[in-house]
Parts: sequence; structure tokens; C-alpha cells
Amino acid sequence: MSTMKLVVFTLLVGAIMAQDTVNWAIFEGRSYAYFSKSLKWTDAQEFCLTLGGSLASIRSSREDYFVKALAEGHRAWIGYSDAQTEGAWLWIDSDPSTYSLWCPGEPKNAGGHQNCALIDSIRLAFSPPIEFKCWDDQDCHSTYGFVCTKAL
Ligand SMILES: [Ca+2]
Repeated sequence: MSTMKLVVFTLLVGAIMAQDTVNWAIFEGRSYAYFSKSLKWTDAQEFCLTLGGSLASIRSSREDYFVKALAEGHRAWIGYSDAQTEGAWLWIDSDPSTYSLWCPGEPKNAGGHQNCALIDSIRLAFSPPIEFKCWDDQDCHSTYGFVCTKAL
């Protein structure tokens, strides 16, 4: 990271820290926090690292439900990416979990540049419609809120 980028990033982190007191929520031995500030995926990961954590890995349907509730239905980056090898999705914290809950038709790598995952929700066409919370791959340079996790 260049010095200028580092300065900008440090200011950005400072601004976020000033706005949001981090309220970590604890679930099954880890701490989690949702941040509504929109960042690119790599900047979100850098931010989580400054807090001693990482973008969240999600390893079970229980944890998935918990993280989605924490994000209050907002789209939010999680620590899942296939930027290194297309189609080989890996957790940024190296968690070996193979759990996933992609939205129907996802990940579809639209435009050839969707390498980062976020939690999302779609409306299933039932009567009445049902909101289905699932994952989507998006362009890593798009900006969204995000969920960090760290060890207790
Ligand atoms: Ca997608």
C-alpha cells in the first residue's frame, strides 16, 4: 500500500471509528460486527484487520442466520472470494468450511468480474412473496457495508 493510500485509509478508518462504536456480538465462540459504511471488499477486509479480525466467514446455517440478522437485511460483504482462481471460492481467514447458501443462479460471475461474495436477499415469487436470504457474487470494487468477525 502506498503512503498516500495508507494515509487516506487511516483517515477513513478514523472517521468510521469516530462514527461507530464497535458493538461486537458474540455467537458460538466468535465476535461479529456489522458496519453500514460502504467500502470496497479489500478495504473492508483491511478495516476488519485493523480491528484484529477479518471479513466474516460463515460456516453453518445457524451462523448464516445470525450474521444476516446482525446486518439487518442489508447487503454486506463477507470474507468469501474467488479472485485467485475463478470458481474456487475461499474464505479470507483460511477457514476450510464448504458451507454456502448462494441465491438461485449465483454465483454467476456476471461480466467476468464478480469475485467477491455478499449476503443479499431476493424475493421469491410466491403468493405472498417470500424473502429468501442468500449470497451473491459481486464486483469486488463495488462498495457495500460488511461484517467483520474475530476471535473472542
Ligand atoms: Ca452475481
